[in-house]
Amino acid sequence: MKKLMKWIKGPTALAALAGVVSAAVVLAVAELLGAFFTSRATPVFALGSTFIDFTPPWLKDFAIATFGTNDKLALFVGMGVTIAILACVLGVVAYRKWALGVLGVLFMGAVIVVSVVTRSGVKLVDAIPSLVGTVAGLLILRLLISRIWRMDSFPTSPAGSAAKAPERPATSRRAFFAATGITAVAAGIAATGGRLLGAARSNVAKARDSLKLPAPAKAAPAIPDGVQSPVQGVTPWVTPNDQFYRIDTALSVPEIAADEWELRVHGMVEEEFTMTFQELMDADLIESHISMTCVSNPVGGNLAGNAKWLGMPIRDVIARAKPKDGADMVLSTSIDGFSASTPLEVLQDDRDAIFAIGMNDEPLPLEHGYPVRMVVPGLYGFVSATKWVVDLEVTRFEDKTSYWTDRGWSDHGPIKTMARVEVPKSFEKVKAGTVGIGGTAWAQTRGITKVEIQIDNDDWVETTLSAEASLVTWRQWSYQWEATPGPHYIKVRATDGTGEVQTDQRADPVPDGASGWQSVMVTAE
Ligand SMILES: Nc1nc2c(c(=O)[nH]1)N[C@H]1C(S)=C(S)[C@@H](COP(=O)(O)O)O[C@H]1N2
Ligand SMILES: [Mo]
Repeated sequence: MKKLMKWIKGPTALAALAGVVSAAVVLAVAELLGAFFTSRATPVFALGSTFIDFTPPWLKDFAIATFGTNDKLALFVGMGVTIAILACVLGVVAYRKWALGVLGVLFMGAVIVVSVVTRSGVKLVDAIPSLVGTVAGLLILRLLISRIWRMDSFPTSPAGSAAKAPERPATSRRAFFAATGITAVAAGIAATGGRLLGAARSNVAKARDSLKLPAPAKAAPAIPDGVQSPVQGVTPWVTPNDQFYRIDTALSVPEIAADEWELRVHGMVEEEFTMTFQELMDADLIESHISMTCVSNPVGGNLAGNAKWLGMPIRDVIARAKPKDGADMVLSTSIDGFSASTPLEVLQDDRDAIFAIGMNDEPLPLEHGYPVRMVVPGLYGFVSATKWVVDLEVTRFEDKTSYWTDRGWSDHGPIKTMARVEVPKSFEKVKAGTVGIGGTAWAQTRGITKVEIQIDNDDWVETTLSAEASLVTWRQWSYQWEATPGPHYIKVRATDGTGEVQTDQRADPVPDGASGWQSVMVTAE
């Protein structure tokens, strides 16, 4: 304990603190200047994105499974802790051996610059904020460390340091803390200012809000009455945009001005071309309710949503390009480097695979791919639903791979039949007597023809299906259950339009989607 107190009061702890404050200066200065450069190019986002790309798949799966849609927050916290620890070490090193400390800081600066300029869609000049930030951090580190050297209370300061500042007066601990405090506050202001400035300089959100969507050439069929499960608390049949799950590798949402957006179509095609946003708006658009699902969705999970999408059929774009013989895959790439490999035939058949510009009667929200994303009925998002899409290459599975297939996930991703109990919730206590059970099931492109539940070890019983809107939308169900007091297990399974019963074979999400029957425990009392 005494030793710890002594250490905290000693130069090592002060040097570590100087390191942390200097690191904050690096990031804050870069953040402030970054407001004037590409929005995803500040060190924090670039480092985070690089970290995501180099994260081993098991860790990424773990992060999504553990933190779900909070995975990004978890990443930032983890990154913050890592940076703080490194900064402590660098501070101490700089105190003991300044030249070594400088080398360390320069190395870290280089790591930041490399991670910035290697992001896709980022220009070389985008390294400027990080470079200036690193220099500023180094200056601050020098300033703070030299104060520690000059503290008269540390007669044991390393030899040679006195020689560095012989004629300078000795400083006090109080002066050191004042300098550190002022720097920390200034860094905080700079970082906040940078974020605010960046947001104010971004016109993309404003342009999105004022974008008028064209009327579709083919409107979505009216939603039949009775698609919603009558059981209270079941998910809304149409998922509101702000409740739609979000999964992507983008730490900071890409901002693309619609009038600068272009889709490059190339590869194994007779005709290469680029398409502008205006061309897309002027095309024959269709509107369609389509349920999307993430391959990372665990059995019973909520990484699925249903929306009304407005967009141009992808088959029209493919037809214009005229694929050459032998092509069997379309690689779509987003502005931030994510890519998906989709079977060519899926984009050519009569399902409504679209380049979407509208979601539930609004322009796409920025997080869901503004200005243009892909939506492909029947396939998991990781092989089809590229947001912020800017490049379409017709190619072959043999020749090209994509973001997730490079990381061990399957290269074909049809959505597996899945039923979920939403009410009552697992471990919920319900009143004995009549209890409404309800939920949602999906098997996009095949449809749902039956949902059964099994209570405890009784026989499987058929539930009442809600109305079906189409084969590419999810379908809800309900059941009135006479609950006797005590604990009960409710299992659920669906049958798809081909007559196949959802498998009870348990599988993890990796590599091609989870399977198995969900089972929830409820207690009636
Ligand atoms: N650019 C980009 N598009 C992407 C992804 C991504 O990481 N980056 N993730 C995909 C995955 S895994 C899914 S499940 C869907 C999710 O779309 P949503 O966030 O709009 O629900 O987007 C797909 N499109
Ligand atoms: Mo996904």
